[in-house]
Amino acid sequence: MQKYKLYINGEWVESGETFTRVNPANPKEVTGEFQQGNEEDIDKAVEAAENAFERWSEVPPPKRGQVLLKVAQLLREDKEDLARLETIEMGKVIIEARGDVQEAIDIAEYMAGEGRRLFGFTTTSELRDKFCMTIRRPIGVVGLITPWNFPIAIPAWKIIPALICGNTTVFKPSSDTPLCAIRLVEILEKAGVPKGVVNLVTGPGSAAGMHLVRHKKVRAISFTGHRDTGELILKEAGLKRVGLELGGKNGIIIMDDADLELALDGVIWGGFGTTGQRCTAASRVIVHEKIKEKFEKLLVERINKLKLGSGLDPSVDIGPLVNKAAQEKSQKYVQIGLDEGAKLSCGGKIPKMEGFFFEPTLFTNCSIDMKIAQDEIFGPVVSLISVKDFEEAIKVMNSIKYGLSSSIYTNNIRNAFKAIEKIEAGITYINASTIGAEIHLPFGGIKDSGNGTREGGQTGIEEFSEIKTVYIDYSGKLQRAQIDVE
Ligand code: UN1
Repeated sequence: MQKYKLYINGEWVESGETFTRVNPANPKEVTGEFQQGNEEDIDKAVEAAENAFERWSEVPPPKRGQVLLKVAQLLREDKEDLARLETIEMGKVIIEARGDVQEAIDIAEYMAGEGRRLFGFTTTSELRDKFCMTIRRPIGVVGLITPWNFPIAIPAWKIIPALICGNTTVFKPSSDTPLCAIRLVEILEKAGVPKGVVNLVTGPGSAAGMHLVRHKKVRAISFTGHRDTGELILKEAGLKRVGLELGGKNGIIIMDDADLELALDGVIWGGFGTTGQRCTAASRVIVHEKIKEKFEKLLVERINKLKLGSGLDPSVDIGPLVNKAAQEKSQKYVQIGLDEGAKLSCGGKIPKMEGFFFEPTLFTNCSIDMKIAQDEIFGPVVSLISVKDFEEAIKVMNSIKYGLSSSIYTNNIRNAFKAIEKIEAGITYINASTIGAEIHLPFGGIKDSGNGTREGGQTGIEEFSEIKTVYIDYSGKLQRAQIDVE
């Protein structure tokens, strides 16, 4: 079995203790032995990042962009291998794994060009012979803590904008996908990212991750993951800047005037894509009562056709869940749903297969106060709630603590625009599913789905840069704002 290392100050080094990871589609297959990074490793990584900061931040941004363009090129060359690795390491079907790598390529290309922008603005002054502008400055050492469900794309969303802005980084990936993280860092290294600029510490969130969060020399943390972890991070981070992308319980509204085939495609893709393991997954379907019966019947037919299996088999629709705990969680929620009196329309069981599979599951006759309609399950379990009209649909949509993604299928333009206005979420799709955000638009949620930051595109630049306000007085005398204004 291959043993993998940490990457600190441009060296691949061991920590001591190790852990192993298995292929979720075939748990007998161990994918590797990885370092269980600890607090000391985090200290070393932060120190390396701190030492590398001055030089990296002085590299002209277009030159940093050239390195990122090389990253994009290397990712493109390795796209198929990385996608296969992702499928083996966390289970998603190969077509989606390719999409994940593509998302990283897209962000690298976008941010490479950003090296020639990183815009501030200029404006007027209330005083004569005075010039005012803003510029962007790097933050310093940033800590990046990433989940397993997009094991290449989400680290790329964070590392790449952080680098173009001139920061140096300590990257702590999920222990379910250490190998994808290592491959990504190898690509960064090969592309010419200087030593100390990106440091990788694999290992448990409770020790390594929290130490990074608390570290006095780390100026910002960007985290994607569970809501409760996000809350804990916010409490522990002190005065650092913290960017949080947390959970969701995203809904799709289907009105009685919707194109039903299109809506079915959207529910299948949003609810069961990535085996329901996206923070943007469509885990609630809010359907107009007039079409409820018909829609439910069509949906069950479609769900029953979905094929489970190894994501490497291109004919498979649904791969395994990431690990045994995730499988048990879906199982637990099925029991909760049954106890709450929802109707199990299909699925609900662990199939007799090797691997952490779970049948695609639909609960109907749900009400909004049920736990299955409120909690983020992060598995292939969808709850269907019927409503009498548009107003009730919006009310149900908003009656959750989360506010990440949302969708409405309707051909009524007034309802479409009203939904854009009324739905409490960071993202709203019209006649499209809840998943599939593009990298040049802001990504993030409101309410318990985050703390107000957005990733992607220009908002990614905002997340990883400080704004400095600059006043240049060329009058040659003391001029006092607000006082010398007559
Ligand atoms: C996530 O689930 O954590 O919009 C991110 C999407 C993807 C990203 C999802 N581009 O579904």
